[in-house]
Amino acid sequence: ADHSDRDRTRARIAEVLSRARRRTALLTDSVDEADLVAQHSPLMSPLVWDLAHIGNQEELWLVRDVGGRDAVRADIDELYDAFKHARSNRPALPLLDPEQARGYVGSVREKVLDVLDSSDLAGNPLVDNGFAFGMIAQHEQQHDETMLATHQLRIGAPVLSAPPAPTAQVPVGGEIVVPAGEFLMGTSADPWALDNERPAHPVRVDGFAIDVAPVTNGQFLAFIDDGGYDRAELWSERGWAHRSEAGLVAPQFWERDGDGWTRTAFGVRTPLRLDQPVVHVCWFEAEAFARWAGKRLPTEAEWEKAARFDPETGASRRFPWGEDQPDAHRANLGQRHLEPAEVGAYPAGASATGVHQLIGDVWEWCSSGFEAYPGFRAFPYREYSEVFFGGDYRILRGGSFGTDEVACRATFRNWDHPIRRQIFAGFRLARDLREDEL
Ligand code: AVJ
Ligand code: FE
Repeated sequence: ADHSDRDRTRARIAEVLSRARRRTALLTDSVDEADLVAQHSPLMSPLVWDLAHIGNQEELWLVRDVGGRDAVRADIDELYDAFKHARSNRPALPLLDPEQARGYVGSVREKVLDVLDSSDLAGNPLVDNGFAFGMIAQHEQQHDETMLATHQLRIGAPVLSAPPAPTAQVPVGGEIVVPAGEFLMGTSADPWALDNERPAHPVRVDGFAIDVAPVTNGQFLAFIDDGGYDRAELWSERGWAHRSEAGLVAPQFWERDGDGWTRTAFGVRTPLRLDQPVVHVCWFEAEAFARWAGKRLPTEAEWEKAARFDPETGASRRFPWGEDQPDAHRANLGQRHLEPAEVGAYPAGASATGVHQLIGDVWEWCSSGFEAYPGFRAFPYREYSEVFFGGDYRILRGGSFGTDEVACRATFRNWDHPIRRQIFAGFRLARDLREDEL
């Protein structure tokens, strides 16, 4: 049994590593050399930095640490240390050129596959159940999503394409009431869960109502048409200051077209699709919309309870639908489509409480900041999570159409500054229960 478990884990590792690498190759081979080294936005690294950084993290953890092998390139660690150079300064660094970067990540991967072959995937917390390999696959996929956001910011002829996302299968709308009570938040069991998702701990959540679907373009348009961007009373003080300074008038990548609106995605400009979740809004825009709608953003605990709590058993699920990995019928993940799917497109992905599309489509802003769970221990390095706790960040949950399933589950935590909107983020609404609903 031990042997076959190990073989299954090895096969899964090989699969997730190669899927990540195919995606990295697609994102970096689809543009020319000038595009690879260019800075498409001061918010982003040049694509060629992400590429070599992916290889460098893989070398640090899997070749040197897990494998105990000699360095492939000990001389470049500093260049690809995200804490040493701000994204806006990375184009000026003496980076590996595209050919060197491709060669580098290829040599690292060759060694890693050899390390994988000879590792028994047990004996210390770093390798137990293949953790470090899973962590590195998640790291590559997270950078792939970041590179996808760079592609969205890039000006020029389209280079990426994908079939359109599914349309509604069932009508969805309204809200679900989740009664007060305790649930198990976070995980201690998931072998590849990252440090910030751990440990599992009981949380009591007051009763709340949460929307069945994320807020759509059509709903967001109604906020704009009602003067939402011009009414200070709908915005927090910080939100209004930001809206004014940044000149926000609509989600990023929306453009007026006569009486209507278009949206440009990956170089293709199309009429706005009203039933798709809104994407590319910052936390402050979500907050103002919620106030306009007479609701609020969910807390992180509310979001996770809506996604995981099974009222029948009292247990917390790994995904809204259960324990199985996502597939194309349950969620819009993995860059299979280059847009969110219409609300109602994934009835098979609903949670036990009846909430749809919590996984995939758009990251969902929550009201909460990024904090450690009780009992948190930084692992294997403080710079993944711990140094960000308590900073000026807001939680994002559920993953987007650009998130791979290996880096997505109902416990997975993402975070960003409340002004950021180049990420694939939208939101859904929640509210407190009224007296008569308690
Ligand atoms: C968890 C998405 C905020 O991209 O900054 C990548 C993930 N950490 N390399 C980020 C990450 C180190 C991180 N986020
Ligand atoms: Fe990184």
